[in-house]
Amino acid sequence: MTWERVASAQRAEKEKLSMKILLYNPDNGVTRNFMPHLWMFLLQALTPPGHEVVLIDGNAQPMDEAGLANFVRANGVGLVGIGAMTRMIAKAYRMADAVRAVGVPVVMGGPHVTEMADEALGRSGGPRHADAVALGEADETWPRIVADAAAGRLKDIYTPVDDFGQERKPSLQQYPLIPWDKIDLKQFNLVPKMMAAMLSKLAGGWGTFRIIPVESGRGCPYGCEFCTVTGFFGDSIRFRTNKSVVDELLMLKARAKAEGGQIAVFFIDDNFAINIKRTKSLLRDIIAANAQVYWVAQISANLLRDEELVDLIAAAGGQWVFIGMESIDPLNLKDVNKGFNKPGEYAAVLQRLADRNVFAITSFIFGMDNDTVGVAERTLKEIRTWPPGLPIFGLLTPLPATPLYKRLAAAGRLTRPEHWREFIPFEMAHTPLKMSIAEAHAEVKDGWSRSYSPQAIYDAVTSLEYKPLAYRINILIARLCFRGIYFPSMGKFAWLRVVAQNRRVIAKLVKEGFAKWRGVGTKTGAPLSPSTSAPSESA
Ligand code: B12
Ligand code: SF4
Repeated sequence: MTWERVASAQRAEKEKLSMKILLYNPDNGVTRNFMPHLWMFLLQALTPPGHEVVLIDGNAQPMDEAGLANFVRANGVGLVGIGAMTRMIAKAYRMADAVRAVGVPVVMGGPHVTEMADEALGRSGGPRHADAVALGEADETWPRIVADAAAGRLKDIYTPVDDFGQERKPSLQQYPLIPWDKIDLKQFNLVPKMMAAMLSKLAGGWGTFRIIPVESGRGCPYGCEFCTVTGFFGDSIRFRTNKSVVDELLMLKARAKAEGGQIAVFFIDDNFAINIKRTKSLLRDIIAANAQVYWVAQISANLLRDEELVDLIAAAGGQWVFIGMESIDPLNLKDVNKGFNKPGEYAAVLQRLADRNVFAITSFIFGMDNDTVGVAERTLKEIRTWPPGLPIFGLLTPLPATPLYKRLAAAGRLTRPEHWREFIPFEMAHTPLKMSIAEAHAEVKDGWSRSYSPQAIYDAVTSLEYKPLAYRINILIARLCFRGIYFPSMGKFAWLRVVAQNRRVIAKLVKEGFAKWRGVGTKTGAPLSPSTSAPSESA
């Protein structure tokens, strides 16, 4: 065969096998997610060459069943990959059904179908929603799935196993390069369109503001009873190299600068400091490379005892730390296997962060077995003694395959054993022991109402008069956004109402900012982050 004939045969083979692949994540129907989902970008980066991959995040680009089916047909999509948490699975199944109805195969992955593969494949009595299911971490199985789909031989189940059939957790040492510098991120700009032009002229440029998910490691060995992470990612902890994380941050930082905008990173690791020595070394490398961007990470309270760690967090650009406090009652914590949380040290941990201008997002769960009526007030009373942060309140939720689910099922306490079939936000699926379901709902409502009322927001912000203005603006904006988790504020008018309700505190900060800008203010305002490279006045 001549060289041209070989090339043409290869081209024909490639054309036959190349596909347009759509990766889709359904919206949660309640809030507009502030950040895209990492799995989509990761699988896109891991797709073998020769295929085109398009991404649709339903949170940023809402679509119904007909809309998705039309998109798939009109764009000649040959394979659709859908990922979803339990909370979005009912919508995910409806969308999958619509895609399959137009004859295009669907592969599903993520934490829910990993535990409930039979449900997705129609093997548990219900209808089939997926042609194939990817169990667990799909980094290594995805290329195989794509090849099989292109060749028309999709299997039902893809399991990450080694040559001996043993479950295999991908190493993160050879992490793929996610081309953040080229990816179209238009749908994830959090700056409202009408304000983008004006804000792009502000110091440092605020025409775009995006929160980007970055992982530096996977796994958490703690095994809290309600959590799927230890079961899903295993208790084997794996990390990327410091260099690959630092390079990713540098790429994101350069993109934001080139666009006259801002980027913040959400380190989605379940417990960013699970290996303190390694976290410190990563943070030192970030500082040395001048790769600081604003970032948020999840870290359990026990790991924040280390002063040097907290110093490094602040110096490396850390702005917010999400802490799963869950309860102020040690008995509750023991019940859910989270006895390593010590409520007695919460105040000191939060003060340690606040001293370095790092905020805490403190997450609480109501409806635990030792909770009684009044738990919200008792928790709020405690919270009021801490430096103001961002408290959030949820209900104990039995997610499939967790030890909690199994315990409640065995005790006959599940009231909605398949609660994900009809997702209802802030609604329990089992009966708590010492109060009724309705009482637990009322406690959560109480927690949110009293923490996010205009007066509570005013009090939180003004109690920080001694802090730099940027710090207070940051707290205000974050509070207004977090409020939307419980009190949906989707759309322009809802936002205008929120702004109107909180006009007193907004006016106060604007006045102070204006005075400062004219050079007559009294507050000097230390930089928000000790890093000289991260912009000092954030919103
Ligand atoms: C970041 C995050 C969020 C973000 C939102 C998601 C986002 N924009 O990224 C925020 C902070 C908003 C959030 C909120 C919530 N979250 Co969350 N979150 C996470 C977290 C920490 C990281 C997700 C991530 O990116 N992981 C890294 C990627 C690479 O892993 P992955 O998504 O699992 O993807 C891999 C595989 O699953 C698979 N895969 C995934 N999808 C697909 C699709 C296809 C087609 C294929 C082939 C493969 C595949 O391949 C990927 C690579 O291996 C996870 C825990 C964790 N470590 O995963 C919890 C987690 C997903 N969250 C969870 C929960 C419960 C929630 C909340 C419901 C909590 C609450 N009570 O309010 C809310 C609901 C949010 C909503 N939108 O409705 C649970 C979900 C469990 C479940 N069964 O659904 C998790 C697992 C944590 C836990 N404690 O158990 N969350
Ligand atoms: S510490 Fe957090 S990630 Fe780890 S098992 Fe507990 S809840 Fe899950």
